Amino acid sequence: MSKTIFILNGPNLNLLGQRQPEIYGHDTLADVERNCAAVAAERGFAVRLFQSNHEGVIIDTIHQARHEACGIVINPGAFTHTSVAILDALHTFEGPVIECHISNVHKREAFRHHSYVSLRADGVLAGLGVEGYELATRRICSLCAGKG
Ligand code: DHK
Repeated sequence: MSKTIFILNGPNLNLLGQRQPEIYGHDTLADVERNCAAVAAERGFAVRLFQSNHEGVIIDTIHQARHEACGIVINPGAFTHTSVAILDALHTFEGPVIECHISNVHKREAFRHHSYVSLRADGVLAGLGVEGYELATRRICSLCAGKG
């Protein structure tokens, strides 16, 4: 079985650390990758972090995960609220999926309250800042290790 966890990020998250820091904080995706890699390594897993501003690329990466990953942490960004196609792609993935949002989407505009991805996610984190990625990684490691 693969010991690799894919951490997928959607649009605008390449600007993490620069974009609306009052909402998303000052840490970058490189910080997220480093922190999640440490969490995973302690548990015998590796992470690969991806980011794309393009829905189709995210879908292709989910298809890649079918062969290369035991679990997925995904922050689809704004595609969370719009993309049936990403939901359908996640339905083709057999391992655990955790949905992670940096901000508390439920405290924000009404259009952020609905998530298509939650229909597939095994767990959802929101409002825990970038620390949410680490907690999601920890949980995915447990699920991949069969400690559900
Ligand atoms: C990130 C985004 O880019 C938004 O479009 C979502 C999410 C929330 C986050 O909190 O990480 O609505």
